[in-house]
Amino acid sequence: MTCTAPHSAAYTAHVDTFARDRLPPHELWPELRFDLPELQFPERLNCASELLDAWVAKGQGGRLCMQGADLCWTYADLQAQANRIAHVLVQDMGVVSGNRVLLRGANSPMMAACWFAIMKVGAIAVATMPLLRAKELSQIIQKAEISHALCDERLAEELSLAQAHCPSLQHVGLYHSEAPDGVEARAAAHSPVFQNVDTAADDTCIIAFTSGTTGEPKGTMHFHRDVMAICRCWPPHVLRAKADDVFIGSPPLAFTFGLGGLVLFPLSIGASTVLLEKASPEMLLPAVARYRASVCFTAPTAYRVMAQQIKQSGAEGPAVSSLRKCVSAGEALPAATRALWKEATGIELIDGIGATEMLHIFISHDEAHARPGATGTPVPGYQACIMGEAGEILPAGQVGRLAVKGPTGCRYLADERQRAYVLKGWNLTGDAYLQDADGYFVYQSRTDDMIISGGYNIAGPEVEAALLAHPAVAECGVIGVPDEARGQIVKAVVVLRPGFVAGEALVRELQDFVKSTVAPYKYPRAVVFRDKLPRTETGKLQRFRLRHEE
Ligand code: 3UK
Repeated sequence: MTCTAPHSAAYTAHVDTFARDRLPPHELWPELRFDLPELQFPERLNCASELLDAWVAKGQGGRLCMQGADLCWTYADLQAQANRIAHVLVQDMGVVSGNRVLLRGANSPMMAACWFAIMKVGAIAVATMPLLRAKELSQIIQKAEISHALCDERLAEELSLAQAHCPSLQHVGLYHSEAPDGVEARAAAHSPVFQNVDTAADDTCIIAFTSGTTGEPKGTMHFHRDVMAICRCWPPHVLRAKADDVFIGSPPLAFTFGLGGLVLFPLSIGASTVLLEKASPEMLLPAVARYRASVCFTAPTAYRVMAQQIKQSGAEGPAVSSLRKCVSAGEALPAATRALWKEATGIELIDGIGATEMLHIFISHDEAHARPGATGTPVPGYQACIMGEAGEILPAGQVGRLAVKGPTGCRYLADERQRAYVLKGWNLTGDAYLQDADGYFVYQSRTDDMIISGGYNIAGPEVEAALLAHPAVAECGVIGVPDEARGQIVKAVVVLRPGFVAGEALVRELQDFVKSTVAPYKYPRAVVFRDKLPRTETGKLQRFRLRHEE
């Protein structure tokens, strides 16, 4: 079934129609497909009613729901807190449905309660990465015309700097605060009962800004229906977690990988989740042990670091025996990292590619169908193909542009770049992929990161994967740098494991090692050593920064 006339005079609960008025014109939308029986949605839908209130209504309010620094909430506790905050938003802060509410904090149960409160009042959550500075916050506040904010008191300073440049932002509530006008104190004065706004399934409920590396940030608009759709595709068909699982992980809730994996997916099955303010690889392992977590979401580099830690600390280290399922996304998962994790824990990683524009994962595999070096096959509910330059579908084995469609898709907030993301109804993620003879999708590189050297197309991540198999290499990034003779040459920036010495001998050894595992023309003609690599808050290598160092 395809979706027609998505913004005809249909029902909306939004009093403030900002979002609806700024959806891309319908002809620029990707085709939306609702091919599974469980993807048929009613006209009116509020995702907070489905994910949170429904459990309490079914008599499951006493189930464990969320744990964080020194606190432990049942579903009923989370519901009561979200309801009280919903009253704060409406009665104390003057929020009306359709308003954009900035949400700023490190992951915590309180942040999740604020997120649900925003859903309940029919407003639109715009979550931001904790490390964003005033300049970046201002861009987002201006673009989304944000009127209200809920902000962790410890991150208030940068927000007030931004506020000076943002006349639209009139009301800021600070949480994790002991102030008499802080969110907690105000919430305590309100009822724990709240009647959710009866939103339309296609009312926008979040605007997620892309963690893109260049240009002005792009806001992607997602509906209540989209939030429910992602809960019905990848989690039941691929992850298959259970109600007694304990979810944990590192991605910020401002990154839709984290929102889905650490809030939406556990709550959609009545499971519980651990929201950690600090979840670097060094802190994630002890947290897994402490909470006896069973389902973990983090980035490939974090699995690499944790595998090393488990190996080094042996039986003395944190016990990770509770872990059952481990999910990797955000960046390509090198085969060497998959192997290290399996060796350290016995667990086969579940890789999945997702994108902010698609909301969550659309190509993945379960443990039984893991294929080292490949991302997997389309998640039930989604379709994928490889497109050539003119939008033609390429046969197996050929490298081209990854194109996907399903129940979710790209809708940028008032942005010309919508035209570049959607072609013939397909979403173009900006990744170069090939599909192998068995239908598996194999990642090559970002389309604009492909290295062209001496007439050859070389994908940096393939060379990185080769280098990562060498015992001296902790992390690495491979880029193309300008070269008179060859156009570009392949350059590797390498972080060494402790105990290895940088120098000419090691450079030659690494070059020979690469030549022995991939086609020799791909070997890095330049190799340099660094202490660390530039990464985004979402764990992605910032190749443009490596290139900039040139
Ligand atoms: C890259 C991957 C290879 C790829 C995301 C899961 O990463 C997420 O969203 P972003 O908008 O970035 C999207 C881009 O990141 N990528 C992500 N996962 C993989 N490349 N293998 C992977 N497994 O270039 C993609 O186009 O930040 C991931 C769920 C939700 C998300 N938003």
